[in-house]
Amino acid sequence: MMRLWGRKSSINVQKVLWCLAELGLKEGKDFERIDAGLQFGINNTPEFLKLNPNGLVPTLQDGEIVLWESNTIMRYLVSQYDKNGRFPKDVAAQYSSEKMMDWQLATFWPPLRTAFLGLTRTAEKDRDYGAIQKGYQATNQTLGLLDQILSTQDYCSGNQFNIGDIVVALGVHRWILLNDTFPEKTGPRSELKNVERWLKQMRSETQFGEFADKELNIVK
Ligand SMILES: N[C@@H](CCC(=O)N[C@@H](CS)C(=O)NCC(=O)O)C(=O)O
Repeated sequence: MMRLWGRKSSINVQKVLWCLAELGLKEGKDFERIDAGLQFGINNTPEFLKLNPNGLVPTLQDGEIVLWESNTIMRYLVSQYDKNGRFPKDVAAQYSSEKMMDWQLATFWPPLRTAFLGLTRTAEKDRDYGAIQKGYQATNQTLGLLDQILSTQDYCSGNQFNIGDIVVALGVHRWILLNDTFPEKTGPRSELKNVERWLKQMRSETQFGEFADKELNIVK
């Protein structure tokens, strides 16, 4: 059985769990999940470091194959387990989704990560509130671009839902939760009507509602 190491509160583990859910793969039946990271530890043991020398989650083992990097794990899962065509495979759709995955890692997430780690994983006395607000406000700007993309297509990956939507939506969900939880620290959150429409659409057409409501606990 496939094994996935990672705590459910990690955004990168959530990407993989949402992807598995879309593929109809169930914890306990199709894969085993081992809580690891933060309070669960395990990720710095010599055994784990042999699998993933970064000491990070998620990490996936499927037979002989061991993978880390959440986006790569998702690409692998789709290539191996999408038997029912849940995700579009034509070249244009696939690379439109790939583009959003790279954008999430390289452009969208880094400034928001500063705000997120600062507010949820850093002791209050050590928080740099200037950097937190700067990161949050920079994300407002970046997400203006996402809103523009979503003004001409149903999903950020194209006109069909794809794994690019999963990675971007989880980041956007944190952007909303951070402002809901710490409004005076993040500063204002932009109103982005196309982004709101897209999130609503995913709640009705994908497993996002399941994950957004139950699993995305930012402070756990
Ligand atoms: N680029 C990596 C980042 C992995 C990462 O930073 N994982 C964090 C959780 S989101 C982690 O393992 N932190 C240490 C811990 O949880 O103890 C990916 O996308 O998988």
